[in-house]
Amino acid sequence: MIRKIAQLRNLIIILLVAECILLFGLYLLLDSSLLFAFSVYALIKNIILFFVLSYITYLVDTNSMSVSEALDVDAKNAFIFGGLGLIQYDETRNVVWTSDLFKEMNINIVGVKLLEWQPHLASLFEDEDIKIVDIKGKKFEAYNSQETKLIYLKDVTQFLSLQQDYLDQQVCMAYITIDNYEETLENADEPKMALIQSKSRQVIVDWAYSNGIIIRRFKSGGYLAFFNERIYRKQVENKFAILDTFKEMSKELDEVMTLSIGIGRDSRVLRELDDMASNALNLTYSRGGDQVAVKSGDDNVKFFGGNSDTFEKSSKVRARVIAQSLAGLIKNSSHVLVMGHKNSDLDSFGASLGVAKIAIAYGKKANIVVDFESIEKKTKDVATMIKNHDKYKGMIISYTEAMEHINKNTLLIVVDNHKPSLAISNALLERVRNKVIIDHHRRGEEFIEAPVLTYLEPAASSTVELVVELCDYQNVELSINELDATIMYAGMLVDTNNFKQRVGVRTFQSAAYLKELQANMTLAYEFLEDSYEETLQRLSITQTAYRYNPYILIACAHENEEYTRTMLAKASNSLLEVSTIKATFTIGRISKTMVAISARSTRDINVQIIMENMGGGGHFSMAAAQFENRSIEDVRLLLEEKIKEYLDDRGEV
Ligand SMILES: [Mn+2]
Repeated sequence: MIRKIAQLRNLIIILLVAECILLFGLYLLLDSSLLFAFSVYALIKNIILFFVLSYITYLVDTNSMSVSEALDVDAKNAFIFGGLGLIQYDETRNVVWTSDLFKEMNINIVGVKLLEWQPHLASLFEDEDIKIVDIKGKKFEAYNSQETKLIYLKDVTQFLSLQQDYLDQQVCMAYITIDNYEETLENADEPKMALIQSKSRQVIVDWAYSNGIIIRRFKSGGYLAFFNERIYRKQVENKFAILDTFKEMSKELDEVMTLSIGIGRDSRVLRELDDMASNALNLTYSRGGDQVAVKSGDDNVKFFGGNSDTFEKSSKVRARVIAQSLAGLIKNSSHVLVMGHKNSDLDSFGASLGVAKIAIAYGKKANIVVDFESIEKKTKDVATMIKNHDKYKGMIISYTEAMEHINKNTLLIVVDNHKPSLAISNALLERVRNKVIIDHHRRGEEFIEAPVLTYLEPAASSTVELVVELCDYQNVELSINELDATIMYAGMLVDTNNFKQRVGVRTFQSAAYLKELQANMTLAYEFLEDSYEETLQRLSITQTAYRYNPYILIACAHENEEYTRTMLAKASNSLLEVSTIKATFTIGRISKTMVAISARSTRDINVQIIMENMGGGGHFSMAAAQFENRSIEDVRLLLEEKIKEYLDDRGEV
């Protein structure tokens, strides 16, 4: 472009000069004064035109120079000012040239092997992506043009630190409540009450002030808190030590109070933060309190703490309210389906029986969905007996039969589980509109969609315990017979490991209620008796047990044999009877492709957390996990790692 304009300019100048020469030549030849005047005029005019032309091309020239033309020697300064650096390297990745930015930073690497100088630059040779690299404490965005063997670097130190500042200042919100607060106050005399109130408030407020958290009490034993990401990270680093501080304070007062904290973060919409925080708080409740649940944007929920077992809620108000709601739902339904979990155990089946009897008491047809393919062996025997029993004609059906009877007024009551993945039939969950959940497992993230009523009480020993209370609060006569009561009682025995674990006052009240209904203790224990073969099998597993540490035992069943989940649980249960042992883990193969762990513990160790970290779940003291296509040895190593993590987290070795 510029060259063309210059050519044109030169052409015009030649023409102008030619014009002058021509006119002057003619004057010399003809000696006319008129021609002389013309010549002088042409000369002056052409000199003016020459300057105008020169000026125009000069203007065009200066405005359209390429960067390299314009900068010339200033290039050095411009690159340094913009924080841009260039590195040229050869085939062997030796640096052959660097731009002046490096001299400015006192880096002289010409002749040095690139990766010897900065080994982490290797990532630049993996693909064409822009990466962030660290050079002499500064952060650079780097792009490697492998074709031209040039690395482009842009100083983004300031930008990144601003970005970090910005992220640090994001607002987080938390709801904090004191578990068991009302109950504790109720039972205290006036001076103690004042002490509990002031002490508990002091611990929370002190923690908030020393961490720069804004806190306001919004109800008795309930606080609302605001803080930023930086403060949140600090709390994560110290694993929310406030949970332990508070528990210690409570212990000093001889009371059982803990904190539940629900946090919402990673959203710029305050309304969303509020929702996330209150959802998170509900999650901590259903997992038994004494923990922090954090909901962040679309991420999974994170949990911290949870180191004490659920204590019993003394109020039975909830049971009564649920009992009435359940009665209302049953009355409004056309018929009732009851469904337990896959691999049904006696708690699942016993609870199903109890619920079915409530439905029948309201004059509704009730069916229990049983999958005889997926049922624990002893439960199978009991369920088979019920199926063939005259009194229970037609009560037990398969899920395919159940599917045939669904209409829009069908009520499906799910007992002893709340995760679709554990339900006997997913199709049934999807097809039935009205669903009720009655369960005693701590709430996991996976949850049956849109139930009309949820009764989740992780403080309960078993689902049977919950169902018995619901029976107790019905205003109609129930026809629970001796056999029902016995099976339900057996369900309680299974889930409490013969009343050794997870038992509260209400557990015995429910047991007493069943006894009043003529539950046959001897028969219940007979339901649970092991055969000679099973006993041998259990012993063969338990004898492999070794000490992970002075109070944890791990047993591994034989790689080539398949066991039932119940057998693994039994092994763990019986190992827990060993003195000084606080937690036991039994690993065994449950099918050709599946290995499972059954974990049991006393009040000191939360095996739920350990199993959750391995993709499983359960309760504080009873939990399990399963692994597809892994060897027992693989799973054992992973387990040891996760136990170590858990103990490290608690500051134990
Ligand atoms: Mn159960």
